[in-house]
Amino acid sequence: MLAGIIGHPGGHKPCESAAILDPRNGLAYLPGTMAVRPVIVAPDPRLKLVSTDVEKVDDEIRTLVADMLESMYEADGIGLAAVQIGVPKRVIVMDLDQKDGKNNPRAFINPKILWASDEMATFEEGCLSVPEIWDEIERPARIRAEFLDREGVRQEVEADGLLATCLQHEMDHLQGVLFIDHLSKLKRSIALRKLQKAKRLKDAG
Ligand code: K1U
Ligand code: ZN
Repeated sequence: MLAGIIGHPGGHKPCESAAILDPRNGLAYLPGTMAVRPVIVAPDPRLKLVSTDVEKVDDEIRTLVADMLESMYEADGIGLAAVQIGVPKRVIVMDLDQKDGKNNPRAFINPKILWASDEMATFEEGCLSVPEIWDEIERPARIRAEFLDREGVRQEVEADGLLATCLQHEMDHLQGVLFIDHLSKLKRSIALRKLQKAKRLKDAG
């Protein structure tokens, strides 16, 4: 377990000599400060919370981002919203390029969709908070969004494909919405029953 981001692959901040470079994401961490936090699994009322804006992008938020990335990699995910680890703040992390030992960790703070296409696209979605359930979800094929990066600088992104899908999926989490909420009533109740059964089995040990 590691924590406290002090540098990142963009190279804007130099890594200090005491830092360890995490080979999975190219981030430099101060040993002993970063944490893998458990991902909350549905049904759980904490996943229904509406996340609030980050007021200032400071070291506390950068540590949250570092913990979220570590938790996402540990769980083999490609995205994670802060509310999934019990922090209802508008923070998302993502890495869609996890292959061949290379990584591209991204953070989206206070993300907001500025534009969405009328054209729709269907992708098979999964969720670390809805384990073992995958289903096709239709969403706008392309979006443009604004967000703050880890330095608190406003950025814009134009997204299509998996990035557009993942951003919309994670931004749903910030509103307390799960991808299964987009399914038909029947499919959703089947998914919820599966989740409840899995939870009962887990609680029974
Ligand atoms: O829980 C989450 O919100 C993250 C979620 C993101 C996502 C995936 C697919 C479509 C939309 C959004 C995941 O990371 S689910 C896990 C996953 O994608 C995966 C796990 C193992 C192997 C390959 C993919
Ligand atoms: Zn999810």
